[in-house]
Amino acid sequence: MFSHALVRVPCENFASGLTTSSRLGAPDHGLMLRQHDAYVEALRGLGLTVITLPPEDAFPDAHFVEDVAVVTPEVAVITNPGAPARNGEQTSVAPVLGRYKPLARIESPGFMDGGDVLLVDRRFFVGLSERTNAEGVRQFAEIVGAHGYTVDAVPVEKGLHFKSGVNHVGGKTLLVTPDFAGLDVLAGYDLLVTPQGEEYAANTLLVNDALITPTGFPGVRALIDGLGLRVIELDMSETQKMDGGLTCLSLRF
Ligand code: CIR
Repeated sequence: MFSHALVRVPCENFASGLTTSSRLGAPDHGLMLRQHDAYVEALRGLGLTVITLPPEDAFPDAHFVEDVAVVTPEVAVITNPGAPARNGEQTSVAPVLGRYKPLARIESPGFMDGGDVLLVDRRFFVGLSERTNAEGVRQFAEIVGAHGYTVDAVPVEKGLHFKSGVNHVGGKTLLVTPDFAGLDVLAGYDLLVTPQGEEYAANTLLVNDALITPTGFPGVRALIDGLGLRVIELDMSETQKMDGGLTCLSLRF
């Protein structure tokens, strides 16, 4: 069960962050703040204590806090973000997490974004992507292996991060895009496959006994409604324009 979430308020120039989704139009800061507030309220409504960090103007993607750390009950692993423009975001997050957990770090030449890291029970899946390399995974496996976790590295051929395409929605069930549905490493799980055009909603967030899913994806909503969990929908339009999703906006622990 999670008791805490760490978030960061999006800065005024968040629209100058990295994105490949310019076809969706330019994001609006006021609307982004309102959607971010709704996200924080949803987490509070689920009983979490939310730690809110101030905006960081030098790093327009810094509200995607998930990428700078992987937090387990035993240790918080501070990543070495793979995009040069984002490397440095971890500096202000590490001391905050250090109040709650012992810290470990991924160091160059290892790179890793938390968006590539999915934990299911005691098993980590880590995407090998444009942001996360084999050395990053090796260092991560050494750190979490000492606490009894296993690690499977999985190539990410399409999309930004592993969790852009695969997320845990409780029990042995994963919500996946068609691109990931055939992976051998996911055999043994029940896969819910996102319908055509609803791939974005694969980034659905499991928080204790609830699922937070983006508004506007009825096919995914129908799939997850069958799981017996409470489902909360949030409008994620402005986050999506910057290639982010529900998991990216917080660290849960
Ligand atoms: C980036 O490209 O790094 C940001 N604009 C989006 C990061 C989204 N993070 C995530 O999926 N964990």
